Amino acid sequence: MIIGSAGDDHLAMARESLRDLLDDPRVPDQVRGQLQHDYDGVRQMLDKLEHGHVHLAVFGRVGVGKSSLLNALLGERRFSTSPLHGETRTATLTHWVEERSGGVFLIDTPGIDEVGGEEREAAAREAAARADLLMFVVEADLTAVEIGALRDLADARRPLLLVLNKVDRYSEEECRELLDRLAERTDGLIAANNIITVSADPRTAVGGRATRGQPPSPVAADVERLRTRLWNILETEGKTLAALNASLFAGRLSETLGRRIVKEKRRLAQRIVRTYCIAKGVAVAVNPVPVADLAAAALVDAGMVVHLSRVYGLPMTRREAGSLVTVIVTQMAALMGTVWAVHLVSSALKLGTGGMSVVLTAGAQGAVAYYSTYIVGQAAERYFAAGKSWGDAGPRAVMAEILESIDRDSILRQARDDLKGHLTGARG
Ligand SMILES: Nc1nc2c(ncn2[C@@H]2O[C@H](COP(=O)(O)OP(=O)(O)OP(=O)(O)O)[C@@H](O)[C@H]2O)c(=O)[nH]1
Ligand SMILES: [Mg+2]
Repeated sequence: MIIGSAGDDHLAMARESLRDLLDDPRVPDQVRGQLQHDYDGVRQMLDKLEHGHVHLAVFGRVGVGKSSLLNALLGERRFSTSPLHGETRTATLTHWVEERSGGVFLIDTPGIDEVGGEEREAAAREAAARADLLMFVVEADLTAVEIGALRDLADARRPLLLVLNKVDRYSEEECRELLDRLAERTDGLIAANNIITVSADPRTAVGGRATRGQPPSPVAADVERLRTRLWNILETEGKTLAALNASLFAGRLSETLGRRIVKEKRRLAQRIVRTYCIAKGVAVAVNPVPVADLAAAALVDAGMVVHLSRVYGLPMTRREAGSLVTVIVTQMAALMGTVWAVHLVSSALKLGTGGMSVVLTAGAQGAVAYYSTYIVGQAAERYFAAGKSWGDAGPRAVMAEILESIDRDSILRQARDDLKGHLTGARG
């Protein structure tokens, strides 16, 4: 295989991006655990690149002759074939050609579009997603399922050859017509010189027709044009295909990773916020001195913000956290005067003459405190998720949006339920 310098550059780049992905310290262990399978995939991909291996896979409907085609290319029956559909049950790899700079491997896959074969189809799609070059095998004009699958693969930028197998069953004229139809249907998806006819396991000499009633006699396979085209591709762009494929794979995984990391951080952050909400709700409800209430409340909120900053890997000091809480609470007070007022009024009532405090109970006051910490938590989380920023619109716009989107009553109900147990526990 010729190793062009462009191919080598691509290889080096792909290797680097795969290694970065594996070693990225920002990925929480939990996320790594969830994506174990994908990580194994990246490791295999890296291993493959380092050994200069190129993977060619077959893909297609059940029974179109995928396994037969690989056997014909290999020149021996290494894969099991059968007239019954669903013969190949797992994706299996075999060595095709060994060479100094690496080797080419052939991968057989289960057929798609088999009734009850969803798991096998998923395995086939996964193998296709990882192969460097795909032979999409068909035996006639494309079915709707085949067109869909072909589109998906082309969209995912998988390099494709369309292989029309079993041409021994067609006359020359039928074969030409079929090729025209295939070219028409795959226009824009597959280049015309990448549509190739073969007879992987012919019943009669290619070009002749099977005679009814006669037992099939062994006839030599005809896959030479496909072999030539494959070698042509491998020699000119094999390494580049492998490198680009690995980079694409790495790109897809980093996208998934990014989404999972955000989700995981969100989940953790919401758990932290709820814990602090309860802590503050309880503190405010059981502490009868309103000035101390507010001081304690601010301390609890600042503690929560410090905690959240660590989840997002943007650590803050307590003092910084205190300033952030002040910004949030100021905006909140301006935007939701009434609820904030209730909080203050009830604090005042608690200090004031005994009889009045029955109207607004300590529990209600705790719930309001819970609610305000909840809002502070949502705002702080938003601030960290945006990389310690309020964005162009500033904190007021963010606060307005948060207050708009939160269902106040359901949070207050949640507060009441969360606090009930803690308060009766604390008092009893
Ligand atoms: N006439 C004819 N029959 C073929 C040709 N290639 C394969 N077959 C037959 O088609 C049937 C299915 O072949 P397989 O190679 O098992 O097909 P497959 O796509 O691997 O099938 P699954 O593994 O079940 O998805 C077998 O009976 C083959 O002998 C061909 O070129 N001409
Ligand atoms: Mg098979």
